[in-house]
Amino acid sequence: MPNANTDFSLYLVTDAPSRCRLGLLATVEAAIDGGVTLVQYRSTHPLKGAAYAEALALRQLLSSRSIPLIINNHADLALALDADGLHIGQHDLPPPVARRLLGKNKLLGLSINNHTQLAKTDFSLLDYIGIGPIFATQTKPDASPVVGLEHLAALVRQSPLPVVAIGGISSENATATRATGVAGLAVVSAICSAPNPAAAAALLRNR
Ligand code: TZP
Repeated sequence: MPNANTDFSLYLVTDAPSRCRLGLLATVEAAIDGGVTLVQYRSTHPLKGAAYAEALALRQLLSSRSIPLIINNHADLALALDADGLHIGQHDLPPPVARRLLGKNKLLGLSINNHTQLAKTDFSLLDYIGIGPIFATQTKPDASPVVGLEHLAALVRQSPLPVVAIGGISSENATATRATGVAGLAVVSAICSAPNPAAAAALLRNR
């Protein structure tokens, strides 16, 4: 599994370009300047061709900056772009199927919300776990129930894989979230909606 070398510490998940004040590519570039270590492309396009074109531009930018690209949900996009990995949710392709499609040299992450989901996870198929939403968030209206820091810390203790926390993470709660033992913080709005994404990323990185 390729996770040994992966730096999960500040994981940017992209928002719709219209919700990024600077547009998608300029936001991601500034976020990398500020210290983002990994980027997940989360498509908001109903049309696959448009999502492919957007993700391809992102792929080129990230390759030039040596930052790994993870694709949310769409294994076909991940393969088409030779992305560094795929992130799946509980209702996406089952992990064994996603792993079979990706092969063993790509990163595979799975979203988890609670102990029941963690208990039935086959960690041997995965490289990391995403746990969330930790706090209330407006970015994902259909998000699962809020996990909270205490529950997050318990889940981190039980996970044999690196955990990335997501959902409502900001510079105000970043220190407390990192103190649970997570390998990284994943954010959408704290960077994408910030007037200065580089400064926002630097603040999150240093907390
Ligand atoms: N998965 C769980 S919460 C969430 C995702 C993709 C959205 C996180 O967005 P924000 O703006 O960082 O709260």
